[in-house]
Amino acid sequence: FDKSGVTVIFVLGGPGVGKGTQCANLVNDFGFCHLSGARSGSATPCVYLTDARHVAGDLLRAEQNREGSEYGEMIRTYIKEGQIVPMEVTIKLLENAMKAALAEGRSGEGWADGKGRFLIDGFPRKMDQAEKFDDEVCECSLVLFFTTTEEEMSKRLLKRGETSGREDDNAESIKKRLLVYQEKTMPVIEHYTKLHKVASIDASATIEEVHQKAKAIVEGVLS
Ligand code: UP5
Ligand code: MG
Repeated sequence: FDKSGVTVIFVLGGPGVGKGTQCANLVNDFGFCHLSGARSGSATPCVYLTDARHVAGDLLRAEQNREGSEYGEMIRTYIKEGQIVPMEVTIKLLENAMKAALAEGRSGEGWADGKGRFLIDGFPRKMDQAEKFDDEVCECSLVLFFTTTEEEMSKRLLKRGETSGREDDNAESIKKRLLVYQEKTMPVIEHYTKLHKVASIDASATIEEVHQKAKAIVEGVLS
């Protein structure tokens, strides 16, 4: 993997805190390359997203639904139970998606100077993933860490669950996701805090207020 000219920002925070919402805004702000939709029937596990935001959960959900995937059933079970899919699978999917984005995006609009900028949403959520990605793929420049109360996260997810169709947007799965977040993901935040890479943002405010804070921070890192 050629990491020269690649900037990686991890986006973390509890389930439903608003990671995906804010990533979509940041993608608009910073002119990331626009990639084409999911590639079906591919022999290798590789997914193109519709933008340069790489949502670890979306990559897993797409792989789960990919015809011929050897991991489909396993991923489905992990997600429903709110457990973290073994890192080998997730890192492979991320790395493939990044490679594909770089290969396609270099000549595409929005990729200034042939550089790749990746917002990686919902990853790494466990220490083993963080270490392996740092060692084998690329070190991150920044961790955007969104916070709010567990009550607020649950409320947002239950509301979204009315229409999302996500198998983990129900009270039982949410409880498990919150627990896994506390036990497995908080140590990742502590790890990057020691490396002075974490910018915390209180995501209790409105989407637009949170967006303005996140935008200012990312601007500082990319400039
Ligand atoms: N909303 C957002 N911001 C708001 C605000 N400021 N005020 C009011 N409402 C707000 O937002 C959730 C809802 O809240 C939306 O309806 C939104 O409009 C509203 P969203 O932006 O979707 O929140 P997000 O943090 O992205 O929530 P998500 O459910 O995606 O978080 P998770 O971290 O749980 O989900 P993810 O897709 O990352 O992972 C799912 C599962 O995949 C994991 O549980 C795990 O099983 C598996 N996984 C792995 O195993 N490994 C990985 O590396 C990644 C995932
Ligand atoms: Mg999300």
